[in-house]
Amino acid sequence: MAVSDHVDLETFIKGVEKRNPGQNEFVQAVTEVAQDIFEFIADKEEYHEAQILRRIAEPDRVVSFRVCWEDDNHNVRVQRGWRVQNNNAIGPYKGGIRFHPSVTESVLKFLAFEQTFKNSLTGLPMGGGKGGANFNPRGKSDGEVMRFCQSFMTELYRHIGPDTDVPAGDIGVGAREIGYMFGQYKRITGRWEGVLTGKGMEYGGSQMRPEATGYGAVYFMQNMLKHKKDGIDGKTAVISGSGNVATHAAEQITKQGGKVLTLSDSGGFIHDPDGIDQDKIDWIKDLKTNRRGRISEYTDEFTGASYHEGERPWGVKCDLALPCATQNELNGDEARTLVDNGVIAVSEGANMPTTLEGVHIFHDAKIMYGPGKAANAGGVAVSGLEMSQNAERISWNHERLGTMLTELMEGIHDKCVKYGDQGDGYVDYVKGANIAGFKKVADAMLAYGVV
Ligand code: NDP
Ligand code: 2IT
Repeated sequence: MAVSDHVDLETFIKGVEKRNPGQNEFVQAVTEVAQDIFEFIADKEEYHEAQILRRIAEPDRVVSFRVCWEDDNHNVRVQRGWRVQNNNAIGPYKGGIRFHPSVTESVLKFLAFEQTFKNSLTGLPMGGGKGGANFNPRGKSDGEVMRFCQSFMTELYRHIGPDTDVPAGDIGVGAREIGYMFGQYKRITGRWEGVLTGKGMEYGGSQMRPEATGYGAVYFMQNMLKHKKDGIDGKTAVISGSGNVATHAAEQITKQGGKVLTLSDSGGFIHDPDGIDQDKIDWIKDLKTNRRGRISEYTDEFTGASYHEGERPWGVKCDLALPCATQNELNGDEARTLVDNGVIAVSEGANMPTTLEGVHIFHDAKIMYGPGKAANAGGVAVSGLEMSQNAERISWNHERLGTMLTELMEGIHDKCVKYGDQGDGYVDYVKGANIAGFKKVADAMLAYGVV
């Protein structure tokens, strides 16, 4: 009989900190999950004996590489790229690629760890991974972005494949970047295969993928409200970000009769008391994806709105809040302000946007709080459908994919309720998502033995 690993939570977290020095985001993500998992496995000896949590919190591998490219002035530039392959117990590694100056190994390790639970929650066969580079696409020409993407893929291609690891987009990586990277993969390998998702419609993309994350985060919110016999119609919403996730979340809130009051970027936020309707959202999408401008320009175009330089939108009174920009963008004080202002539900379009203190404040106030790994899983779920479509060489239409997405989000919500219902009418969605996500991966790992 093996000696079982019955360390307590505190000792476990201390070990994670020691093994990952200075990797604060990674330690934060593991801490948030470990609290719930320790409680769940307290009486389940087999998970302890096989050291399952310890194994999930140690990436299968972290590949780091140099990305060298030439800017428009013929200067040689050097960036660092990574692919973190966290766990492939239930399917090929799957997760986005992020290009942003704030990208570090810690950020990508936390994202790959979270992705493992998120992908498990979707019910589709996908493991967890994440990649990226400390490259800032802002202010770069199309040619510079293309040369960077090609150089990035020239190394990445050897680590990925449709049955091994399938990257997609994330912050700073949208349709343009996926096109450049897919083109380079095809050029190097001579193979057209579903190695990336989020592709253009002309070359194997899934019709619902652009909308999937933002729409999915609103469907998750809709499901939380429905569970309490409530809905989005007539409610006000505060949203951060103005990229892929934020604009599509705004669009779906509007479709369901809600009023979106704010959007933001890293420069500040805009507040439009009249509501950011579909026409205004279309203008913002064009600003961000084609003209590549700043959200501050909104006030030049639409009267009645104000711009708040260097600020985040959480002080604006609202019923619903959807953080859709980046990690740790909503801290304890801001969570308290939202609660004091009467927020009833929070659905996270971004990954880990709320700090640990903020999460505790939402819980103590017993508001509905959908964590990113559940609420924003619609994006990767439709990526999973794109993989199936590519493998079968078929294409599903928008309507069919829309139905599949709503069903997937309902399924994720129900799994969270199953494992997170506290019995007093309150659903702990964090706990529900952590346990449901963990269980499937853990049981697959048990089946494989010690590998
Ligand atoms: P985009 O690049 O399309 O948009 C990102 C938005 O967030 C921009 O408005 C950007 O502003 C803002 N932002 C980025 N970094 C910061 C920062 N440090 N501080 C303040 N604002 C910031 O990315 P996505 O919309 O795709 O991603 C947003 C979030 O959603 C991320 O957390 C991502 O991991 C998560 N996510 C994305 C999925 C997807 O399918 N795309 C799937 C699931 C989760 P600026 O333009 O000034 O940089
Ligand atoms: O965080 C995420 O889930 C994503 N960026 C999407 C990943 C994917 O593979 O579609």
